[in-house]
Amino acid sequence: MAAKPKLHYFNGRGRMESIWWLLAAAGVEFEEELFETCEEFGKLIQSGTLMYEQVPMVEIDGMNLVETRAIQRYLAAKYDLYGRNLQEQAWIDMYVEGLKDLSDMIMFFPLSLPEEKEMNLEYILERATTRFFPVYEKEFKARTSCIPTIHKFLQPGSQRKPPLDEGSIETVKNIFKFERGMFLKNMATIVAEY
Ligand SMILES: N[C@@H](CCC(=O)N[C@@H](CS)C(=O)NCC(=O)O)C(=O)O
Repeated sequence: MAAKPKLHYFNGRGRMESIWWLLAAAGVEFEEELFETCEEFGKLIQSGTLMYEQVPMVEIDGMNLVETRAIQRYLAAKYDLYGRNLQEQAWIDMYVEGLKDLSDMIMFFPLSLPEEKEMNLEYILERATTRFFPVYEKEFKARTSCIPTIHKFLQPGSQRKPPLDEGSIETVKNIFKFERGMFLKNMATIVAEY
């Protein structure tokens, strides 16, 4: 029997969220190695398995797979979730890239500067409700939660991670050594619009 994929990440949704969803949709069992501290993340880096010293990383088929999109494409192709032809793949890519735009905003929102939180929230809500939700509601709303593997993933007690709360935000900031204002300089999403 093939070894289960092993997921390396911190104990939160972040960039691994889409990968959990993909595995859930495929009905694939997996193991997790979730680090809680900067030291544990440092050890993972020291092991030399992270190509860019970044997570998510998925151990699968003898590879240490990094880069969220590369992981998504590999898993989708491996588990037959990446369409039957180039046109279907293009549609899947369009949905995935749009969802990434939306989920990046949501992922970085808890790290907004306090004085920009309200403004960022309004911005996310406006974009979500006018641009993204209409597409997903039209295409997926009813269908998705009926898929048995997805339904199972949405039940309490699944491997789905909860959203970040005040405590886990601090943990994430410590692991990745975030500094105040850092995202204004580095991120190309909401927080950089000034
Ligand atoms: N392009 C990469 C970005 C990965 C990334 O930025 N990961 C963060 C955690 S979510 C990280 O490992 N940061 C540590 C660092 O960059 O030093 C991907 O999509 O996987």
